[in-house]
Amino acid sequence: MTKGFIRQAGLGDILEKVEAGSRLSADDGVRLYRSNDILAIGYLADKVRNRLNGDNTYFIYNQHINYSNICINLCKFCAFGKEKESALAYQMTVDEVKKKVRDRLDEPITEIHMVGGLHPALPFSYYLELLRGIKEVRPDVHIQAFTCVEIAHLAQIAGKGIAETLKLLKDAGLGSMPGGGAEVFNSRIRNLTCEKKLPGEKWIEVAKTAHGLGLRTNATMLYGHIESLEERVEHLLALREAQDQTGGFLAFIPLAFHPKNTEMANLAKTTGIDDLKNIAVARLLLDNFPHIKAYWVMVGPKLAQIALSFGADDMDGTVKEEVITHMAGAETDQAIGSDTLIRLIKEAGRVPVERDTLYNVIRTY
Ligand code: V47
Repeated sequence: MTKGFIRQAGLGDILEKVEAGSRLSADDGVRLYRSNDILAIGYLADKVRNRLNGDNTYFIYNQHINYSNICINLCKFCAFGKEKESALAYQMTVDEVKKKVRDRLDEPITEIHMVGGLHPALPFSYYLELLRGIKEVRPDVHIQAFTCVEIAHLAQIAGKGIAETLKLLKDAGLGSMPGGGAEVFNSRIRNLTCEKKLPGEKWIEVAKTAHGLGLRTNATMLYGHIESLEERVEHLLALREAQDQTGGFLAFIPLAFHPKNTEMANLAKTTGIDDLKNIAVARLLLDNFPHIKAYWVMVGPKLAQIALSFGADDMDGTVKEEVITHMAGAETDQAIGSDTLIRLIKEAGRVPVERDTLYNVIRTY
């Protein structure tokens, strides 16, 4: 019965591969993206999700801190980054960041997620002091900070290699790295949307260097702008190949493009179907990634909840003060309560699991 339904959708051969635990090809990925049978795609992705994570659905108590929006890259899709001279530009002192951490000491936060623009002038010592300062205020917190793009920038500022820069940051308190800055690796897309940004191959090189030093990282893809389906698949397969080599990626997070206040504001927002497809195709192609996140900030809590039946096993977390997507017109709240996350997960028929950054279980609800 079910097999008939998948065959009718023209995806019978992919079902056979999924059932055999075989790897999907680039062509399979493009066919999945082209298919309009969202339930068939979801059924396939859910099989992989259940095999890897059962009913577990993870979330974390985290706090986002964006230490500065001053950026020398000024990517066309970004509403967050500003020139130093802009009236909207800001940079926090180490004491201001410490205060943000101190202000939430009464909450059971286990992770600080910290990213910023590529600042032209802050010295390398500022970043080391940021990490040390956060640890001083909240010694047990895990700091997930600086994308691969920021790390390459910091290495340049420090006048050191990537590995040495990462070692110094790790010694100062860096626990892992978030997955931002990956965008779409393909050079056509990078040239058209973020020509100054670290090239895709270099992003992967930084991630692999971090993995070699025992730092786990995430990966993302910014979809829903001018990229082709083939370019999305190429991006996912580049990540799969890197993961085969290091095993250092924890989670993949598809990021839905938000056009407002960007140089690409003429483009439409993504649709629910495309958001679900990106979760599901990622789950199916990235067979070696343990986790796929439905980031509620970008797709909304309701669609993130539905995504739990389309391959996602993680809803990210409480977040607090999200800025990057909200500058680009996100209509979601800037924070969500753990009680809401737990309710969303339970009503999806899954088991809410509070985790730490490295997916150690803190509590099952
Ligand atoms: O690097 C920028 C993207 C990223 C827009 O690792 C935009 O767990 C949508 O990477 N519309 C930052 N996206 C966010 C990010 C992230 C978020 C949550 C969890 C994790 C994780 C990582 O947001 C940027 C860029 O790729 N971005 N502008 C925009 N207009």
